Amino acid sequence: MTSGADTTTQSMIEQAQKTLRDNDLGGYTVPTHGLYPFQWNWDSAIVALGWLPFDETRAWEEVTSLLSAQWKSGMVPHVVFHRPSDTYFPGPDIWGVQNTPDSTSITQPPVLASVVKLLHQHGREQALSGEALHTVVQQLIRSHLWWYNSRDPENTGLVVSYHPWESGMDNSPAWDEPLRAVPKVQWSYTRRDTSHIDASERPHKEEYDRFLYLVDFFRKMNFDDTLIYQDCPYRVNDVSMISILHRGTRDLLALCHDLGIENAQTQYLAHRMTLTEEAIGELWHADTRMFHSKDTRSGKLCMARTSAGMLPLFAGLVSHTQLPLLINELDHWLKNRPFALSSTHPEDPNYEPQRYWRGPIWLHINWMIAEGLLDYGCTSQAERIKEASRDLLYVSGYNESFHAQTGARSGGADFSWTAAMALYWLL
Ligand code: 2M8
Repeated sequence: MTSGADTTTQSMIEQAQKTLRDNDLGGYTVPTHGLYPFQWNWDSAIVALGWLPFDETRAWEEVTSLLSAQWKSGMVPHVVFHRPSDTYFPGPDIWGVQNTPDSTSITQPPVLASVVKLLHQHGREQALSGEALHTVVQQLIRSHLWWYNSRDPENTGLVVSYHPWESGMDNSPAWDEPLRAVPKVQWSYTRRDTSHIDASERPHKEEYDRFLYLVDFFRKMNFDDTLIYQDCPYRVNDVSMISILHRGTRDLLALCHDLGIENAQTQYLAHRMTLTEEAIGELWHADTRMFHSKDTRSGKLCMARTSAGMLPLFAGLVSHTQLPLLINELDHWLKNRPFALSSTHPEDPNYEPQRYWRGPIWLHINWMIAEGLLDYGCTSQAERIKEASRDLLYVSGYNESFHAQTGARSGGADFSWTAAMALYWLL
């Protein structure tokens, strides 16, 4: 006889699987229909983990379809426009990239390498192996080499991001200051996001004006990495990007080791990791006792307190002196809050519990923080974040994100990465 709890969990699993199947457009999974009708980079990486427990072949397809859009330079783009849709803005005509498949000209946090390591480690059928697996690993090596060479050409140890969309945390208050230096685009346009989602949950027009200025700028620079590095008005050491890249490189090198791939490229990646380990302290602030991104144009830290500041845990980049201070901050953040972890600290002046990356809770961020906490032996905090994440599923289902105070839906419904986190991590 099955208990009530088992029945509920079973039906949650079925619902999560259905969400992925419904969002499957054949080899790639859209985040949700309408609002996001294309393949997004870090969404697909997370979604591959969701496919893993019930369709391993399909999990690998998510990876290979994303990598099919890799640029010659090695960059894996942030959105791949496999087929047309008019429900999203800006589409391929605005980006002006002419590749097959079509894509945007920027990237997103490189969590893919960590995911590939997990698929390889936990896959029961070894659905991708031999030559095909080697091809994926070579593509990842090229991607990570591109990251260090083109986003940190001066060997500072800290790569840069050129657009809030690259961070994946589009309207985080961390970007308010660096974004102010970006002019507003001069042409008029019609947003599509606010026809799907209430405007109170989305970025403001002033942010979109600047997002689009940057898109134009990349096009005018002919997508040239060197020119963009020199002249981009927005150039930020994004602490989440840096942490995810660092963890990804570590996982990639471990996978290479398992597969017997050791050469000048892997040695070079290991060297780049040491530069990051030496430089990460620049992003620590003694008063907030957490990590922050840095605006490389002004040289100032972005002082908003956001969940990105916890991601060095995922990368193993927190020193033993910083660890107790950071954990103390986290404990305070979690204390007396029914849900966790808000994307902006509730005591930060820019906190808005319903507005996208200024407050709502995102489960894939929770997963990365919890993984990092476990690595550091902070099991009770990891468990607390996991339980709070599970509660959100039961309170309001497979949403894009969750209102930081009520746990209600924030953003789109029937969302792929949330269903994936349920299947891989929570249920
Ligand atoms: C959101 O970003 C897109 C632009 O890339 C948008 O709002 O139009 C972010 O939450 C991003 O992290 C995510 O990858 C994307 C699709 O879920 O949506």
